[in-house]
Amino acid sequence: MSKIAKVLSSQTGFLIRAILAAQPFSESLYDSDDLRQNGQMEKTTLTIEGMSCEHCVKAVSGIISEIAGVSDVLVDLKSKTASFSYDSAQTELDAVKKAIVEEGYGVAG
Ligand SMILES: [Cu+2]
Repeated sequence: MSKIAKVLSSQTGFLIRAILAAQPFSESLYDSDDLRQNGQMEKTTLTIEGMSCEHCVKAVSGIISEIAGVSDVLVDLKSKTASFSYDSAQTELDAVKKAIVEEGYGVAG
């Protein structure tokens, strides 16, 4: 993870805490374990390079699905895309991209 990404993610975490702290009856949400459970779900679509058959689709779908906090994984061979939702409190998009690259596929963008 780049230095800028680290700074950004720590700022985002601070922002979430600040927002939660500003709301009434949010004392339990302020706890970090609860933050994890109440993390914001982000939906995204990545362009995957190097998928040539259904085995590739299964491989890419499998590695994305294994990552904690990721759900609704949909990999499409024709459009060369992987769509999924992830809990930003449990994983970062960079971690998903890294897992795909380590499996031998490329991620565009
Ligand atoms: Cu293949």
